[in-house]
Amino acid sequence: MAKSALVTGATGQDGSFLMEFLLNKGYDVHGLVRRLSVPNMGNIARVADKVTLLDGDLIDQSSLNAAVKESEPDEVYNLAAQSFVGTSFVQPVLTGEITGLGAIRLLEAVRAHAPDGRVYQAASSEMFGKVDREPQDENTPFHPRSPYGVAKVYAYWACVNYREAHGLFVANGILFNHESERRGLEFLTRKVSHGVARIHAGLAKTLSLGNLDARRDWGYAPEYIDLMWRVLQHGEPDDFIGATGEAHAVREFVEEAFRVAGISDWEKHVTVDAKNYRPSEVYNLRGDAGKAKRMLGWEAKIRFKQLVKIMVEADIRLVESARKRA
Ligand code: NDP
Ligand code: GDR
Repeated sequence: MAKSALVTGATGQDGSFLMEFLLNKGYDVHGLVRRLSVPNMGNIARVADKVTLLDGDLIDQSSLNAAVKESEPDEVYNLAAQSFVGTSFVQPVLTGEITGLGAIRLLEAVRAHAPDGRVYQAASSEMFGKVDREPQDENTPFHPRSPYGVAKVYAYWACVNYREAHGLFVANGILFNHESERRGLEFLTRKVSHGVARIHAGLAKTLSLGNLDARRDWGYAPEYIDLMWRVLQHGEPDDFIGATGEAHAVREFVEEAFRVAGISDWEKHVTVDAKNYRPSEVYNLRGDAGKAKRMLGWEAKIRFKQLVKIMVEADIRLVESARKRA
């Protein structure tokens, strides 16, 4: 019989890639989707008729109980979150409700209705925050720098606790930034790739950004989906870093994106605006995914320049086709 999987955050970047990945592996896939007045199905249009979409919200315990009961999951992937760090400073309580408490609500649903199911929690490099060592690995202390990071630390420890207290198979994937053509437009990489594509097409002249000196370990999202799956196939529940091991500054991403688009004088097109700064910044993240390589045989292959190229070229195509349709 096919394995059953329940994916929260189904409409997001990672949820959409993960559902495609699991369908290819023959899973019976269930995606949790929250009700919105205008449905946000863009990322999952191509699989919507092949998966079972279940109504639910991480804020609502009864909907999570019902989703777990109905899907009878062998594997649960908790990808739902208020995932934008900037917004977490403006909506800290909501972020805590969804990104922090939401995880424990889902664990409670699994404990009650599918105690043999394996749970993957989307933990984050943002938990490391103000780092005192580089690269960061599974033993690096946490010092989150945003309400989002704080909520992810809560969820992380909730998962460890449900493993230790209740014997559930719960694993954290501590993933560093992973990006793609499906990234939301507010995140730095996509804001840049889409903004550059608009400038390339003559639809805009400038791009407004914040801290150009922040450094991130950026990888390609589909590769990180494979890691999520491997984490749950492992013999024991454990926590793993997913990263490329390389860090680059925002400035480098911007410069490379303009270069891919054939625009050399990038500084003329970029303005730095205080509104894009965060009250407390995470300056530098670089991960050591050695444990995932040794124990799960996973390694990020797509590197910085290739990632920028994939994203900028995809957005140039997108902007061009929208212009033709208009
Ligand atoms: P996205 O922001 O693209 O997707 C978030 C998903 O969560 C969306 O499907 C959204 O639904 C859903 N969601 C939001 N609030 C609720 C709620 N109250 N109830 C149910 N669903 C909700 O994130 P990503 O795909 O990039 O990331 C997936 C997970 O991995 C997140 O938990 C994120 O914090 C974490 N992570 C991501 C990293 C990255 O670099 N991408 C790195 C490390 C961790 P809707 O479409 O309705 O808004
Ligand atoms: P991050 O991603 O905070 O790392 O969280 P984001 O792309 O928002 O920021 C990356 C870095 O770029 C700097 N920056 C800007 N960021 C945005 N969004 N917009 C700007 O204009 C801008 N200018 C500079 C930021 O200050 C930051 O240093 C992402 C999310 O996916 C989280 O959910 C996930 O957990 C982490 O990655 C790992």
